[in-house]
Amino acid sequence: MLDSARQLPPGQHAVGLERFGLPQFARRHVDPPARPVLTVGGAVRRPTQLDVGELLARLPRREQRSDLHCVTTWSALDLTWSGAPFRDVGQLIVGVVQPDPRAHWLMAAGLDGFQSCLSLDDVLADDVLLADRLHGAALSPAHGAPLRLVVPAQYGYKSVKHLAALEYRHTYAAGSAGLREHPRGRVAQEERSRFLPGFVWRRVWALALPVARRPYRSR
Ligand SMILES: Nc1nc2c(c(=O)[nH]1)N[C@H]1C(S)=C(S)[C@@H](COP(=O)(O)O)O[C@H]1N2
Ligand SMILES: [Mo]
Repeated sequence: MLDSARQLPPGQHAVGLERFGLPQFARRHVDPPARPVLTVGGAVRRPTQLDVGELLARLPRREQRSDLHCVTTWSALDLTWSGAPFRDVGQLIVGVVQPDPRAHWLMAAGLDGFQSCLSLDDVLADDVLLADRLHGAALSPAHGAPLRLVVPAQYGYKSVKHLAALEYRHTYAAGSAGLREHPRGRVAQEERSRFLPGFVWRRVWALALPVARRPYRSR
């Protein structure tokens, strides 16, 4: 079992895991499809659609304990995910779609329309998981059913829930969080946003967090 749980990074405080995201996604509840598929396209030779069940069955399964750090300063610690190491997923996908070797970015999209762009280096790191289980049970719709990216070293906005599509890109493009996000979003470097240093955002987010939580707590 891979264990990336560590001390709290700068500017974070520990909380229990709750459903969260950008305010405009709070009301977009996803009904997981009976037969989920993952669409892979963009700067590739052969765009394809993979059956998620078949994909996971072909790859090694790993259980991993890691933390989720939201840019708004909360962290949920010691989450036990299970799924396929994304590095293995990436290898399988590359063989099928044949991406342009100059495409160094991957746009990930969820069934709710949420998007986030990751550097290929970051998404192919050792501790990135394509998870379908959390704490020994199938992933719930609240936390990303049927499938989510778990990217522990990046802020939560890179850990796309309800993952349905991957698009290889030559350049970074802002995802759903727009100017509020950082192309890399590394937690250790406090890359909360591409504008203004992390310690400034830390204070802004700490003040804004109660408001940001509101749409997720009222149904
Ligand atoms: N599809 C989708 N994925 C998403 C989001 C979202 O709104 N939709 N929000 C992101 C943000 S900002 C965070 S902090 C985490 C929250 O994960 P949780 O709901 O499991 O706590 O999901 C990330 N992935
Ligand atoms: Mo977040």
